[in-house]
Amino acid sequence: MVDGERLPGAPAREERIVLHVDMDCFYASCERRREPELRGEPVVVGMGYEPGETVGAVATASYEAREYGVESAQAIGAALDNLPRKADEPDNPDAGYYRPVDLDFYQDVGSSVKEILYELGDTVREVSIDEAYLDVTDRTAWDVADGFARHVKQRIHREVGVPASVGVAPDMSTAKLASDYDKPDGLVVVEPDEVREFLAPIDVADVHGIGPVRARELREMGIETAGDLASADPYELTDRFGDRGRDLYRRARGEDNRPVEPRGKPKSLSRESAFDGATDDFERVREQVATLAEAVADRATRKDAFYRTIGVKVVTPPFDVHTRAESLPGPVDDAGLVDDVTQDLLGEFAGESVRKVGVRVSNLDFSEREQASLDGFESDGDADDGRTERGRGDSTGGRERGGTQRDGQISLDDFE
Ligand code: TTP
Ligand code: MG
Repeated sequence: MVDGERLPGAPAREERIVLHVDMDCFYASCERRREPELRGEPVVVGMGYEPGETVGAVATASYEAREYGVESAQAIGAALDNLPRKADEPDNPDAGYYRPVDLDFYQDVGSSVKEILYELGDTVREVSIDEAYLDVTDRTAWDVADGFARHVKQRIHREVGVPASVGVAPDMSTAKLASDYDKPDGLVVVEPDEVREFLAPIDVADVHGIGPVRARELREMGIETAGDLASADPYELTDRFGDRGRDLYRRARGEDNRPVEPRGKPKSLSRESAFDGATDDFERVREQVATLAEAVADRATRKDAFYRTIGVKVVTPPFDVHTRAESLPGPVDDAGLVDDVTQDLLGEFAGESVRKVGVRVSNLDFSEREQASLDGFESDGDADDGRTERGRGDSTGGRERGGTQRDGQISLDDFE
C-alpha cells in the first residue's frame, strides 16, 4: 500500500474505507446451517416450490448446484432437467437437494449477521437480506484492512454459521465489485491507488447501475469494460444517457462519492423473473406472476408497507419493456388483491411471447394505521369499481429504467 500524500486537513478520497458484505448463496447456506448434511452437496432453494412438485423458480443455488447449470430465477422444471432431485434418484451421484424458501428463517439468520455488522461498522447501509455496506474508516487502516475484513468474515462464520464474501475499497461501487470478485468465501481489498487497475477489465454489465439494456447500448458504442467506460468521452455519455451517463462514467473511474448512509424507506417493492429465452406458454407466465405477486405482498407485509399502486412488467422479445399499473383508492396490505390485479393486468399480454415478468407495489405508506380507506372498494364486492385509475405507463422503446440486475434474476431491486 502506498500512503497518499495529502495536505493536513484536506479531505482525500483515500480517507474513506468502505466494506461490502454479501453472503454466499445465502438461502442455501441457511438451509445448510440447520441441515449440516447438505454441506458440500448441490442445494437448490425454490420460491413457490413444493417438495415433490416441479412448480416455482430457483431463488438460489449452492455453488455445487451452479456447476450443473442451475441459476437464480430459473424455473424449477428447468433446474430439475440439469440437476435431478436426490429424493427421486437416491443413487445418482449427480443429484441435488431441493428445499422450499423459508423466509422467516433466512430473515432471522440475516438479522444475526446484521447485528454483528452494526458492531463492526461506523455506519451501516443494509441493502438486502444478505448484503450491506459498512463505513469502517475509523475502525481500520489500509495496511491492516485485510485483517479487519478477515475478522468480519470470521465473526459471521463463528457466531452465525454462514459464509460471507467481503470487499474493501475507498467507495461503495468498487467495494461491491470487490466482494463479488472472488466468491464464494472471497476477501478482496482494493486500495485507493489500485482502483483504476482493478476496475479496468470488469465487464460494463457488472458495473452497478448498468442493466442488460444499457450494457448493450454501451457495447454498441464500443464500450465493453469499465476501463473503456472510464476513458470514454463523458460528453458523449451524457448526450446518450443524460445525468446517469455521467454517474456511470464516474463509477467506472472509482469516483463514487456516495456516503454509507442508513437506508431510508423504499419507494416501491418488486420482484422479477426471466424465463430461459422467451416462452409462449401463457399458463407458465401466469403462474410465475402469481409466485412473484405472493412474494412481493409478503415482503410488503414484513416491511409494514401499505401500497396504493399495483403493477406488472412484461418484457417481450427482443427487449421491449411494458409496464401496467393500477391505483387503488387507498393504501392496502392485501395479498389476494395483488394477485387479482396483477393477473388482470397481465391479461392484455395473453398470446404474446414473454421473456421476463415482474410485479411491483408502489405508492408505499409506512404510517401505522388501519386500512380505513377501503370502503367502496370491498363493500360492493367488485374490486374493479373501486379502482380509480389505470396507469398506461407503457415504455416499449426497448429501454429498461433503472435496471441494475443481470438478466435472468428475480430482482431484489425495485424495477423502476
Ligand atoms: P444474492 O446475494 O444475489 O445471491 P446469493 O447470496 O444466493 O449468491 P451469491 O453467493 O452469488 O451472493 O441474493 C441473496 C438471496 O436473495 C439469495 O440467496 C436468494 C435471494 N434471491 C432471490 O430470491 N432471487 C434472485 O434472483 C436472487 C439473485 C436472489
Ligand atoms: Mg449473496
